Amino acid sequence: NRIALLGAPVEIGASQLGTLMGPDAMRTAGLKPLLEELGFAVEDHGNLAPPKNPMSHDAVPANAKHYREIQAYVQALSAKAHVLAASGALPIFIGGDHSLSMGSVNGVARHWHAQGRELFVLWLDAHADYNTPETTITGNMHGMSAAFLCGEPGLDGLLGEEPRASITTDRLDLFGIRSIDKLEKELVKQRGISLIDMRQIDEFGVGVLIRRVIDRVKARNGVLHVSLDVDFLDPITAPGVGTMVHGGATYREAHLIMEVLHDSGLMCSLDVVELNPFLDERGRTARVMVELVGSLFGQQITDRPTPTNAII
Ligand code: DIR
Ligand code: MN
Ligand code: MN
Ligand code: MN
Repeated sequence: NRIALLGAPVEIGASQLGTLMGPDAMRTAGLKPLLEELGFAVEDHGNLAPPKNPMSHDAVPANAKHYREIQAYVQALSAKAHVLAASGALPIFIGGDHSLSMGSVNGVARHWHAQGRELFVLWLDAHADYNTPETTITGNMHGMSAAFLCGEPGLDGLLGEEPRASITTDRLDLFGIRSIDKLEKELVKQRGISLIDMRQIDEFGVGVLIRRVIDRVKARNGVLHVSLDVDFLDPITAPGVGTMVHGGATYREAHLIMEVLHDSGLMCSLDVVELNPFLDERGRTARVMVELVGSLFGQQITDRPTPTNAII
């Protein structure tokens, strides 16, 4: 019952600066004491600094802004993520923009692969983050992380000497999507990736849809990494984010997902990304994110468990 917190203050993967302050805002909002109250031993590993003498010899791809800096950071984070996962603690990576997941998920996937367990990834986000340098419109690398993790071409030298542990496209669930670029959409479709958009959520509800994700992981004896982008939530609930998209998950929809995920017992690691305290309203979004993490780690309204024979 150990949790390892690691701040990953990277901001150059996004167009708006400010996610650098995300990890500290989550700390100020009380992340550690809340997890301790829920019964966990929490080690805070501080914020991972960018490597001092990064060295890479691969060619810099076109249309990938700040490639060198992000490359160095992703390599360092992947190595650290691997160590944390192997330590037996459950790592929480606090961002930072979503480019950090290229490192956190890679490192964690590498660990579980060595254990003979497959890592599944639940991507809670307004965006698919499934661009490649070829499809991107903005060149922002936080829009490429899911694609990179699935082994899409275009960022092949990113990890350098750090071993790559790609996840197969059938182990990724994009969830909450409502903003996707044209070529990105085509690529996701071509790959047959599971994509739950907001319309499906409106029509069927998050309770049913999240159980489908969980059942698939369970059926294959997998473990689940949750990558939670702040913009998964509606901007009314979570305004502290650089890429607001209307029509996102409500406060309670998000909590229900967290509660059901907790009860599944499948989560092995977590990213909380894109929190931008510079754009926040007096720490409100940071607090919302901490509350969501609370539900993910067992905070409940009453002690009513998830029904085992839920109607699906
Ligand atoms: C857009 C926006 N699809 C891009 N992406 C993200 O820049 O590739 N915004 N991730 O948060
Ligand atoms: Mn994202
Ligand atoms: Mn290992
Ligand atoms: Mn997003």
